[in-house]
Amino acid sequence: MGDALILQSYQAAKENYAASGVDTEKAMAALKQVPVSIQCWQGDDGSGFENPEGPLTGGIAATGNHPGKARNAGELRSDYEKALSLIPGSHRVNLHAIYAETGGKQVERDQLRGEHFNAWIDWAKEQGVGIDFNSTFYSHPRSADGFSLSSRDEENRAFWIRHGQASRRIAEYIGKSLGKRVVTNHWIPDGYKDLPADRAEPRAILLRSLDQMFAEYIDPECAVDAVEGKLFGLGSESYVTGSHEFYQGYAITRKKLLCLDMGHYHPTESVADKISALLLYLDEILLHVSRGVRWDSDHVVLLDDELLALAKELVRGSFLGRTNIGLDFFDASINRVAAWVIGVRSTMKALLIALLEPPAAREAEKAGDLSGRLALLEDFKLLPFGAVWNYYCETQGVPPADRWLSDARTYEREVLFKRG
Ligand code: RNT
Ligand code: ZN
Repeated sequence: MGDALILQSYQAAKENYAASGVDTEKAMAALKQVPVSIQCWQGDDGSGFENPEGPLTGGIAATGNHPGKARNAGELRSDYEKALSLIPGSHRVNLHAIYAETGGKQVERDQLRGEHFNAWIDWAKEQGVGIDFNSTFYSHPRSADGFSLSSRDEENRAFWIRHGQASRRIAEYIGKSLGKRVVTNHWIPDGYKDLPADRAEPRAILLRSLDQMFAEYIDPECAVDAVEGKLFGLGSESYVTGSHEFYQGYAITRKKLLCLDMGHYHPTESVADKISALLLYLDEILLHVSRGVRWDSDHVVLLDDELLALAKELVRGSFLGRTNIGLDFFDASINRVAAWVIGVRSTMKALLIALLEPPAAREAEKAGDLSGRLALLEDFKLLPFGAVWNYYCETQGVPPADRWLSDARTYEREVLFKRG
């Protein structure tokens, strides 16, 4: 689509929306304020730099063998740059502790320090992006039995507490260096494949471990912590220590952020529906926007009903300011840069559609006109948001809908496919 047609379509869309009481300029300005935290693990299938040849453990899996995955920090950052150039707005990168750069030396996870992320910090400054952080409790011999912070093995448990503490200090260091707050997410893989004989003890242990891990004061201007629950994983089908209820209680009583991953609930359970309830009790939440296909498969996020429902909740409830939006998927079967771009752009499209929603449906509901509400919500689906999206991309200096892919393909041909 040519620039003239994009502009012309936008002008028509603007009038169309204005007739429904929606200001498209305002919606685009609001969208610009929303950063998406882009997960580094989509770029290299979760391998990290600690032991890139080692297996991914902890019940998460990146399936597929599309050529060209990033093999080191330089390649990962270069791929990030390509992706960022195809995404409108300013965003954040989401790192895991195993993406530390230790100069070829083996540094144990409980010994990691902020300096090991200096290269990421310098690069983030250059790119104008924020950083978020994650402690890494999987892909390590000390959690090979399936347990980390809820381990009955005192030595392993103490090791993982020290890792959590180290991660929090790293996050504080990054936040201070960047002058931008870091959200640190803590997810542990702990659980049992088969029926436990004691569900209570590991949870009691986890509670103690977390309290120890969070005991140290970390400047909340620099870094805050989130905890992420889960229903089941590969190898933890019957029991997960850190369940949703466990962390909901923990986050509320300990004033942490609760991380809600869209793939971590029963398939008919809606994360969108949880937000307005949780935010009565929590100051902030973290989202892991993901797409499970039949299970927690972490497929690339698309503009589907679930994502739209989520975005609408955030906008309708004015919750955007209290919600940290992160992505969590890793597909190794397609161009990894394209996967990032598709996922972030879909998330932003959902937010834009929500920001462009006319007030009439809510007004109908308030007036008790439920037939009107249903009819209006159905009609809203035909509003010309695509014209606004393309125009937004153009104003942000990134290619619109039908143009970014060829750019990603060129990069794939010239860079990704040339990797060994
Ligand atoms: C695993 C969790 C967790 C991870 C990342 C890599 O089920 O969703 O968030 O995917 O930390
Ligand atoms: Zn997650």
